[in-house]
Amino acid sequence: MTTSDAALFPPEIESFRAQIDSQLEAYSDLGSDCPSHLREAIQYCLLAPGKRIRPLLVLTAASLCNGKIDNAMPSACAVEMIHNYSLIHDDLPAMDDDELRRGRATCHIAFDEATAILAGDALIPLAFEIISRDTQPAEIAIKCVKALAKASGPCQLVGGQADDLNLQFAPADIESLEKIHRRKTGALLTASLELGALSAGASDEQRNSLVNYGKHLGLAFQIVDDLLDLRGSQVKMGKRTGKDAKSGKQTYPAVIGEQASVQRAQEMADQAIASLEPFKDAATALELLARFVVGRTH
Ligand code: GRG
Repeated sequence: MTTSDAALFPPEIESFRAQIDSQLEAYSDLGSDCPSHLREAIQYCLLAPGKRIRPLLVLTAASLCNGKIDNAMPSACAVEMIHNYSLIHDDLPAMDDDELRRGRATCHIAFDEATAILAGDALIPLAFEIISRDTQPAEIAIKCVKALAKASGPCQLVGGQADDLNLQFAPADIESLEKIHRRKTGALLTASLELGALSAGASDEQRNSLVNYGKHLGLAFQIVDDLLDLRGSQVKMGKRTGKDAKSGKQTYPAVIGEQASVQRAQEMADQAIASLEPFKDAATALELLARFVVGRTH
């Protein structure tokens, strides 16, 4: 984690963290065919202390659907790789131009721009190689590849980022803001839950319920991210704060106000929790997680 704060997420979810970290370490041990400076840049970013919410969601969803953790682990690591590529590229001068991420220098500052671009590039095929090679059976691997490709593609993650860059300084309304965030932030969080369900061979009802939970959680997560940028501490967040307002970025507090943003995050968490109804009491950890996301301080 970015700071020494108490655990970010409920204990049932936190219990997967060590396994994720050690598997990410194993997957980023790329051997001598990968140039050493590229390997170092990949490891520098991927093994940095992020919250790991996406891989934790994959494993929690798989466990809720009675799946094997080992079969969900490739997807858990893959979604964290795609997330890391997006952070590395987002931090580049051509995009957000940030120097601090997870309490450390961003990749292009610690290395150089070309290496940062290539480290981000390399994480994309690596993610899909891992899912397709290590998920059983092959039909499930294909479904996972398809879900992650769609979520990270031009109509989701990349499209949301493109619209976000274009919306700077433009007058915004809540609909266009949410359209961006459903793709830029929500797509990978939702895909994480879907990947967990798919790797466990879950029923359509279970998968739809988790996807619905993910969509609402994604919006709650983004609203809180905007609020933390406005009033959060740079030390706790491990990244520059107060930047959205300065850069003219359209955020929830800018568009609907701070108080209404707090309320909207709460509503999104409530709707996320309501989506878990088919799981009855078994989904307590995900219910708590939705509350944690709204109450997080970094
Ligand atoms: C470059 C295609 C492309 C996309 C970039 C990740 C991203 C999209 C932009 C970063 C800016 C931002 C505020 C995105 C919203 C999503 C978000 C809150 C990302 C940070 O995720 P965390 O908080 O990060 O899970 P850690 O470091 O904990 O993994």
